[in-house]
Amino acid sequence: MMQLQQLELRRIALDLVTPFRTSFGTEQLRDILLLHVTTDQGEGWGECVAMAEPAYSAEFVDAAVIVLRDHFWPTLTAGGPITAEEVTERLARYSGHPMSKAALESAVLDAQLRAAGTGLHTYFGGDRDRIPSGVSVGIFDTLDELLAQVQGYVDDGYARIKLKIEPGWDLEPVRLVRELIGPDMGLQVDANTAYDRTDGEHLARLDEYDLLLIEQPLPEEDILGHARLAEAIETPVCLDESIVSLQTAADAIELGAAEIINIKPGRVGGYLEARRIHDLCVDRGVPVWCGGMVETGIGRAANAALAALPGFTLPGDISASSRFYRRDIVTQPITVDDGHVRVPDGPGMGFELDHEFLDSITTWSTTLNAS
Ligand code: OSB
Ligand code: MG
Repeated sequence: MMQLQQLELRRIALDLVTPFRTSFGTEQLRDILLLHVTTDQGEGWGECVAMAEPAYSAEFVDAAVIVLRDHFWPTLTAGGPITAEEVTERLARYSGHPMSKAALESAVLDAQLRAAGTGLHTYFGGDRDRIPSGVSVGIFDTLDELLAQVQGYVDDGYARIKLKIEPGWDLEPVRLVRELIGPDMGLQVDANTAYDRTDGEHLARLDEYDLLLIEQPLPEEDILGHARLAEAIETPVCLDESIVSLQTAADAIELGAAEIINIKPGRVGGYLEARRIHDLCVDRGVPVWCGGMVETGIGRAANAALAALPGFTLPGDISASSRFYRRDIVTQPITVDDGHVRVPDGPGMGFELDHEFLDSITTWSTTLNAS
């Protein structure tokens, strides 16, 4: 049990090395909320993966600040001493805001593991010390720019390529990238909900490119549409946005809408729920992989520990920190060597902060006491 004492909410601004365009928007500057919790047994940090705009999901950074400050933190601390495993149930009466819940749980879990002198990798019991690394490639104005970018990632040694697609940017980019990388390298696409139920025949034309999967072609709520599409095309249908909990994962699998699942701890309310979804998928024989939300070294380290679990049989979106950032806020940023990322084995989530740099990019902070 830990007594929670203080929560510092801190916003940082980090430039992306190149603008990241998806079917839901373009990002150049990340506005990231970090949580720093102080307890009677030490400190922990968590990263909130909510984005600046409510586009990928309903959450966004300004809202995360409010819900954490005015609702989650007062309720969490009013209940007395706590373990990380109890954070979610203490917040159970609150609807939604999984990314904010996940961030709070992970800060408490980081503190708890550091106090115990153990790491997330050991806590989860994953059986690998390195995992294959995939890279997510945005949409570009021209095919030449896309191919140059992909060639760079191939040279970096990535184990697989994921292309962001949308109507008007799908068949031709995929054809050319498949031609560039050859038949053996893993290739997949992510539509971030950009298509609708009438696009089945069009999306079936992707079948000839031997893709690992198509991620979230249809809207978040359209489970039936995904099930029908999965029947109609050969490319396996993978869900991202639709999977917001263990329950939605179980139902989507049962309905045939999720042949593969992208697990993102923020989207499902935390690393512990993410682990339960992993276990369910292993039980149902559904392959999983770990998604990304353009995390700093905090989230990237924790994702790598999660992805070391045996059900993560496909390469995740856990790329080198340098894929997005010139400089990370941790002292040992995630790197890719021989197509793999090392699973951190340090205490807690397995990162150490570069405090000087972190302070230099902090744009706002507030410190809250326990209620
Ligand atoms: O859909 O997987 C997604 C980034 C932000 C929001 C949603 C997604 C993504 C990515 C990048 O594809 C994943 C990463 O490398 O962090
Ligand atoms: Mg996705």
